[in-house]
Amino acid sequence: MSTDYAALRTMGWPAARPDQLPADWTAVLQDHPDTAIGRVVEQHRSGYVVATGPDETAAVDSLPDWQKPRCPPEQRACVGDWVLLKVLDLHRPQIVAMLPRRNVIKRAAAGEHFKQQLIAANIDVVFVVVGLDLDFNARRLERYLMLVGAADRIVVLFTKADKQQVAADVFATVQQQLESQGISWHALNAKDSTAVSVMSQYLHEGITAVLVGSSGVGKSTLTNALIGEQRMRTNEVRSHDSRGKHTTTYRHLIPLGNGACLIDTPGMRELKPTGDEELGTTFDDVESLAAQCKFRDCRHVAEPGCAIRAALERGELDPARMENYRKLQGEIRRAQDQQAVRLEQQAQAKVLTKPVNKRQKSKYER
Ligand SMILES: Nc1nc2c(ncn2[C@@H]2O[C@H](COP(=O)(O)OP(=O)(O)OP(=O)(O)O)[C@@H](O)[C@H]2O)c(=O)[nH]1
Ligand SMILES: [Mg+2]
Ligand SMILES: [Zn+2]
Repeated sequence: MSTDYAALRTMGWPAARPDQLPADWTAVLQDHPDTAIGRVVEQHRSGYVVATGPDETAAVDSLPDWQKPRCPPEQRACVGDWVLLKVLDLHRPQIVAMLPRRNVIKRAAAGEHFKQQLIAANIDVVFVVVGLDLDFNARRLERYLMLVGAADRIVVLFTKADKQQVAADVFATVQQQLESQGISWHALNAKDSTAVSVMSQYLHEGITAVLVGSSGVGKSTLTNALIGEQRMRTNEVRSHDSRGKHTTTYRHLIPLGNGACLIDTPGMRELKPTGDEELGTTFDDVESLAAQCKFRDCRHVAEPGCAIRAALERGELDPARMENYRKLQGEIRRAQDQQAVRLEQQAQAKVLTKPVNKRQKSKYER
C-alpha cells in the first residue's frame, strides 16, 4: 500500500509537503515501510472506518493490542487520528500503527471506573454549539469550555438565533465572559447557509474542526449547511424543553472540499472531567480574584481579606458562576485522585508480575 499525499491533503493532512512532517511522525513512518497513511473517519464498536482520500474509505481491522479489554482507551485510535494501514494475508486492511497525536478532546467515561473517553484527535478548532432556546444553560457552557480548554482555538456558536428564547441580559453576560476570555462567538440560524458561512474563516486547508454540544443544538444542521447537502440526519427537539433526541449516534469526520475537515459528534449526556483539565482560562476572572485573597490557601468561606467574597458581595461575581467553579474544581480533583490510584495499581501490577516472568524465563533458559 502507498500513500497519496494529495488525497490526504483534502482530509486535513497538516503538512503541505510530505517532507514537512514532524520528526516523531517520520520516525513511525520509517518503522513501518509499505504502509499507507489514512485517517480515522468513523469509530464503531466493531471497528474503524479509515479514509486514505475523500472518496477512499474502508472498514479496517484495528491493531490486535487495541482489542484487548485492558488496553486503555487513550492508547487506541479515535476519530481524527492518522493511522498506518497494511494489507495482511489477503484480509481487509489492518491498522499497524498510529502517528503520535498532537492533541485530543476527551472526557471521563460514564460509570464508576476511571476511564477516559476520547472524542476526537488532532483538532485545530473546537466549535462549542449552544442553542439559544429553552435548553440554554450558561453553566453547561462553562463545563464544555472546561473540557475543551486544551484546544488550540475555541469558537462558540449560538444557534437558533432566529427564534431566541434566552433573555437578552442573560445572553449579554455570557457574551461578555467569552470576550474577556478571548473566545470568539457567533449567533446564527444553523439552517441558513449564508449565516453558517461565518464558520469558513476558521476552516482553512489543513484544519480539522469538531462540533461539540448537547443533543438538539444543531451540530448536524450546521454540518449539512456547510457541505450544502443533507448528509447527516437531524431531528426535531422536544417542544417543552428544547432537548434533542440523540439523533447522531457516532462521530463522523467529513472533508469539506477545501482541505479542511469537520467532525460531527453525538450530543453528550455527561460531561465529566478526566483530571487533566485546568480552569484558569474558563474561569480567569475567578482565579485572578482568588490570587488577591489575603491567604494563599483561602477557601473563600470565612477567611478575612477574601477577594472572592468581596466581589460576590459587591455583585461583581455571579454566585452561580462561582458555585459552578467550585463544583468543577472538586470534580477535577476527584478525577485526579482516581487517576493517581489507577496509576498506582498499574505500577503494582507490574511489580507483582515481574518476578514471575523472571522465574519462568530462567526455567526455560536452563
Ligand atoms: N430554527 C432553527 N432550528 C434549528 C437551528 N439549528 C438546529 N435547528 C433544529 O433543531 C433540531 C435539532 O438539530 P440537529 O442538527 O439534529 O441537532 P444535533 O446537535 O445534531 O443533535 P444530536 O445529533 O442529537 O446530538 C432540528 O430540527 C433542526 O432543524 C437553528 O439555528 N434555527
Ligand atoms: Mg446530530
Ligand atoms: Zn478567598
